[in-house]
Parts: sequence; structure tokens; C-alpha cells
Amino acid sequence: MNPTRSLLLASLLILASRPASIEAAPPPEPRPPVASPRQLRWQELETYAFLHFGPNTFTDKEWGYGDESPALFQPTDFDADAIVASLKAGGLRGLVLTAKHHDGFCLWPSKFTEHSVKNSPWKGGKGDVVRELSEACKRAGLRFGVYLSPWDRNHQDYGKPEYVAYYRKQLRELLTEYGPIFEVWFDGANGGDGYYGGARTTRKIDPITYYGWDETIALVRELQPDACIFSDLGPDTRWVGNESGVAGDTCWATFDPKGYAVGKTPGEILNVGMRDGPVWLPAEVDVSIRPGWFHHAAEDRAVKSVDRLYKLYFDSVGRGCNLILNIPPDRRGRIHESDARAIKDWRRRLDAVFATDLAKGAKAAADQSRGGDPAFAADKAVDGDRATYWSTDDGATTAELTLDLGKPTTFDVVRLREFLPLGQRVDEVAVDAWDGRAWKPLAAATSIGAQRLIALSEPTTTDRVRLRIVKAAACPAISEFSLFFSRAGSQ
Ligand code: FUL
Repeated sequence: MNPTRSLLLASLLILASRPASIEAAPPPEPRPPVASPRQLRWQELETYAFLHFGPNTFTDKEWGYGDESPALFQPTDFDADAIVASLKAGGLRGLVLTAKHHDGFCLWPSKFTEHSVKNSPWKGGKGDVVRELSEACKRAGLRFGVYLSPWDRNHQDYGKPEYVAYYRKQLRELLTEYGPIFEVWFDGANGGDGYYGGARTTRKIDPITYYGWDETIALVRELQPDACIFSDLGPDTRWVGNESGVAGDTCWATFDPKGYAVGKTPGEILNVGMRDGPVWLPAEVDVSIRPGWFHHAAEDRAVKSVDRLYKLYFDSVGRGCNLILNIPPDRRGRIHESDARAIKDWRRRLDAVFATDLAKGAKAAADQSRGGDPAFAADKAVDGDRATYWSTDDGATTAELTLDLGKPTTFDVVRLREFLPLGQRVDEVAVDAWDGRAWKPLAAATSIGAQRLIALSEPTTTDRVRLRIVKAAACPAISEFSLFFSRAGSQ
């Protein structure tokens, strides 16, 4: 048979063996707003570190006044690779460094001020913390980001237009001389009083108009188009509204920043987000592993326990947010042993809990799947692949997916994920367990997004589990329905 004829025959056979109902269905339309490619990449990082380091480390303060002598900055044993290795052992995928905190001291030798490491005895004035940490991150495969405090208690021009020009010049240095930057952190604090070049006054600014944010944001876009910008109100990630590490139990990635201002948006609103907000603006949860943001020896025994860190993960990443966990270097320029141990043990615990997905490969059946197409069938929610998903026909806003686990299985954590490129579609879900005679409600949740972790109050044993989409704004696209047993290792 000639090759053309055999190909034709093969296609006819395939067509004949395909039931009429199985036709390739088009994927669902995204439900706007959706994440930008930059936000999607950011979302995958899940946990990274915050590093507060500077004169405050040496004066035992949280907010320096701005008159601290650069001579104070003298870490005795700074080792960027050792810092990054500690963070990596804690499973953190990047770090954001306070290149400049409110005291105005620059951890890099900026050309535009004398108030920097170039006038410190550390490394004879030749040191550059930003350079060393950015390079250590590159070597270790971690992402690097910068915090550049808009409020500057050292600068003489703070409050005048000249300062904003200075701020942008500094930003340009940071964004052009230190390689790729994954996040730029714009803090919203302004306490008013400061040294201000010797004036020692109080300077209040209007946070909405003074900084000219649109222009500064355009500068970041121009110099580092892949960097996500954090501020209270984005534009890429918003503040979660508190510094205690807890996102709203319902937490939407969507928001409407119109009418709100940095420093003036109620925490409760940022915490929950807005279901019908027109802008994709997921929350980032910032919290310190210690009571303060900077290292204070007196707090060495107040480092959060593994249990608290574990709960923080559920309250942040488990509610669709990213977690930026502050782990401040000490006066040596190292991560203190207590912090290093805590994050390492925390990660070991997370890895153990999420090592075995008990739902993976389960026999999955749904009351409906999109166009009857296997590409959107129930098993796509249990194939361990975030790029595939179970979906239904357009217009279906309720649906059910049942897993036959094959044998009695004990679990106490449920993980759900939506296929994020299609937006946040699901409002409300419920999970039930089969008790041999009937379905018993196990858990319920609102908002899924990137990820929703539900910790059950006690372990459940069953051979059948059901996910119910109770309410959705568009047909669901569920990329993952997973089950874990958090105490598996401890039995
Ligand atoms: C706040 C600052 O005032 C704190 O010092 C710290 O940097 C925290 C992350 O943000 O607004």
C-alpha cells in the first residue's frame, strides 16, 4: 500500500473507533482579570526570604533616625554564600534585601550619596552587600530582589521634588548593575520626623502625589520588565494588610485599587481582596521569623517555632498568596543559628507532609466534563500535572468530582488548585468523605486560586472522596485535587 493510502486508512480507522461524543473541546475562555506572565512566574515561587540588614542591626533599633554614622556598619563575619545557603536549606526560592531602609543608609556604594557602605570600615569601604548577595543568589539558583525605602530620614531633600529624582537614580543603579531582579519592594511607611541632612524636623508628604509612582513604576518596567512590583496596592502584588502572616480565610487575587491609597487602605480589605475586582493583584504575606524586622540578640529566643511556621504556610501559601518570610542577618553578617535551624526543620516538615499525594492516580469520575473530551476529564485533577485540569461545559457553575482511592486511606490535608491562567473561577467548594453508607461533609472553603490548603481538624479514613464545586463565576478549571496525611511520618 502506498504511504498516502495507509495514512488515510489509519485516520479513517481512528475516526471510526472514536465515539461521536468525543471531540476535541476548546478550552474555556479565561475569566478576567487574569494574571500577567510575570505574575504567573512570581506565583510559582511561593516562599522566599526578606532580609532586613543595616545600621539598625548594630544599634538595636527598628527604625533608624537617619543620623547614624556609616562607621556603625561593620559586620564581623559577613558571608553572602553562607546566608544564601541557610535560606536555601529552608527551601526559600529567593530573597529581597533592604538595600535601603528608612534610615537612608545604602548597602551598596551608591554614586548619589555618601551615606553608604563606601564610608564604612567594613572591607575598607570597598564592600557592597547588594553585589555580594545578588551574586551568591545567582550561584545558588535563588532569585534576588530589592527593597528601597521611599521614606528616607537621612536625605536633606526629603519632601522636595529633588528627593524623588534622587530616589529614581538609586533605583536605576539597583536595577541596572546587579543582574536580574525578581521583585521590587516599595514600602508604605512614613513616620514624619528624621535627621534630613541635619534639619531634624518632621516632614509629612502626601503619599498619593509626592512620589510620582507612575513614573517610577514605568522605570522599573523599562529596566527590569520581569520584576514584580510590591506595594500596598501593587501594581503586581498587594500587601496582605497585616504583618502577622495571615491572609484572609477567603482571599481573592482580584482587587479594585481605585479610590484607595498606599498607607490608607484598610487592612481588612487588603486581607480578603475583592471578588469582582477588575485587576489581578494577589496578596503577598510579609512576616518576620522574629518579633522585629531587624536582628536583635535579645530576640534570639523568640524565633518562631516550626509549628508556627508550619501554620503560617497554611495561612499564606495555603490561601493563594506568596509568603515573604523575614530572616534578618545578625551583627556577624550571618543568619543566626536559631533561625537557620527553624527554617530548615520547617522545610523538612513541609517536604514530609507533601511528599505523598494520596489522591494521585486515584480513579476519578465527574458528573460532567468539558465536551466529553478526555483532555478535560476528571483524572486531570489527579495526574500531578499543574498544566492539565478538569473542566466542564461553559455555564456549569456547580459540578462534582469523585475519587475512588482503591482502599481505605487516611488523610488530614486537602490541597486544591485552579488552573491559574484562566483566572479565579471558583467561589465555593466542599469536600465530602464516603463513610460506607453516605457522604459526610469534611470541609468547605471559599476562594481557591493558586492554591488552597485545608487542614482537617482530625484525620479521616475513607476509600472515596468527593469534591463539590458549590458556586463558581465561570465553569471550573481544577488542576489539582490532592490529599495528604500530615502525621504520616510520625506513626
Ligand atoms: C514596614 C517598615 O516600617 C518596617 O520597618 C519593615 O521594613 C516592614 C517590612 O515594612 O512598613
